Amino acid sequence: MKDWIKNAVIYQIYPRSFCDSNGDGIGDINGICSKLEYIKELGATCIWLSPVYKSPNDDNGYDISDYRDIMTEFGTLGDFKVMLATAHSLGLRVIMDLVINHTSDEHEWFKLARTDPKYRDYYIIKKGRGKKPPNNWSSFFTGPAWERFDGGDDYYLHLFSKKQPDLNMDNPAVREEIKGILRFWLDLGVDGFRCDVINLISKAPGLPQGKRSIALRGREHYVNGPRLFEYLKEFRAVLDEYDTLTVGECVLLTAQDALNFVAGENPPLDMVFSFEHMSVDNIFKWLYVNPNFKRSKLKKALSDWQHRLIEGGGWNSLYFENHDQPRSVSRFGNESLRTESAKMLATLLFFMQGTPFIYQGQELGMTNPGFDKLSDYRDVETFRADGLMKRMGFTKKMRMKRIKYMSRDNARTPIQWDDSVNAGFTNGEPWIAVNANYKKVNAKRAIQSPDSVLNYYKRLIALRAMLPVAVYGDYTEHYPRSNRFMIYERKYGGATLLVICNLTAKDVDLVIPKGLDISEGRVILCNYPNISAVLQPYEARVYYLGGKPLNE
Ligand code: ISL
Ligand code: CA
Repeated sequence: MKDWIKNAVIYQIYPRSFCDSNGDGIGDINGICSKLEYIKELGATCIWLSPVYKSPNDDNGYDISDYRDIMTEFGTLGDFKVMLATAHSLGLRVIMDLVINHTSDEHEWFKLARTDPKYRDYYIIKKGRGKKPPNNWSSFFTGPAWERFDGGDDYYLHLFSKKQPDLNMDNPAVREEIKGILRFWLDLGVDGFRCDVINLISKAPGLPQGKRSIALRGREHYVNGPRLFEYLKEFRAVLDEYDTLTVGECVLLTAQDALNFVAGENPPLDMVFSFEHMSVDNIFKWLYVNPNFKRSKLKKALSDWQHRLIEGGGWNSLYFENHDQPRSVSRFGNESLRTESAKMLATLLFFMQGTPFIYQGQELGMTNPGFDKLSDYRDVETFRADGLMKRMGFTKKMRMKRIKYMSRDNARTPIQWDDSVNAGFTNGEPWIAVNANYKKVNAKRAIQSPDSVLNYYKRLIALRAMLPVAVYGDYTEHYPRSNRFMIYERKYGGATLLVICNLTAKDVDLVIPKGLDISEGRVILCNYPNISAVLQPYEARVYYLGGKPLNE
């Protein structure tokens, strides 16, 4: 694994919601370009752009109609090249989203599939069983994963929305197309890819019936499918002609299975995004949500991945937020103790072993917007889920409770740049409403206030860069069953870090693990001005024990 990847801090941009440069209410590439200095100042070393390719936006760019061009609302390929050059001149690498499990139904290939057998074989198109689809698989966005093809008796597979037909990766011509796309962007200077639902690209031959299941029926036939690694290796060979970073979004993956992706000689990916810590408070997102979930469940998910990947010679990705997940303060922290809990969560995450990811606005401690009306939401998944819950007999109140808590739009409200109209995101009408708290929570104010979440992130990133133990150290968790605090230790080259976090809104007695002497140590980071024998609400404290003295 390359050292620059281990030392990277990656900032995720969801372009639609980041910064609008021309007043049409939609974030764009020139907007991103105008904020690269801000990202550099934060200390990030790389940005990941959610899809910017041509798209009819059924799923905000995750439905691509042309892989070699930029979405009209976002700008032009020329704008992209300027942005890339500007980022590189600031020392920021840029990785793109690679969405190859499916295209848009408006992609040229899918249009041609109606008349040209060559392109028909680019997709997974099959005869139905009488009036029924070819099998019983269900879509991630609820309902059957099949839609009638061109109004006839055939069906096409779509694991996501019906405007996202799955590609037939078993067709070598499709794989050649993908390699061409990789080369196109790598030759432009892009530094790698975040690979969307990459462990779903190989489907079992014959597309067998799925086992009975309340959700994602059929998943045993396409999660980590039979030819997945063969295909990943093929793509890796192209990527390895360049100096790249790849992180694969792998759904329903266990830490043990993750080793097949990221450990050993020439693993197919550098890192994977895991989901275990994203499901501690819900069952299949909509069936059941529990904001008061046991904190030890979250700790266990995180520590399992730490232990297994470290022992197995892999490398973790570290994240609490992305464009699909609610804001972490609202979920794992506390909106009433917003800054304290945002800083605590940042500490908890950043000192683990792995490459940290920051999702835009996380560094400001942005919260869920709390939209009460379904009409305030924009996400295709949210509407599909509302329909499903309705069919299941959930009352309006129950549905809104779940949507308010889990909707992906929680992370998709515009970035709050300042306290002017629309938080400085746009001069026009934003495509989705701005969070009402923008007068208080915004980047301008955060930059000026020494105690802001933003300035804490800067300190955290700077510290990580100074401390090899924070990057390379091994990992031991203490008191894993506690629901009140999380304590873990990192060790490397004679240095030890001790990270202590209060996970609650109450004071908690400080417990020092046996055998550790903190009297010799030094607190190198804390989210409160004063420390005592009691951990204050959401207090986070990092001790540096032993090793060379720090030269700051
Ligand atoms: O939102 C989810 C996690 O709670 C999943 O249902 C999500 O759809 C899944 O993780 C796959 O996500 C990725 O692919 C989708 C796209 O809608 C997501 O935005 C993307 O991150 C289809 O391309
Ligand atoms: Ca715009």
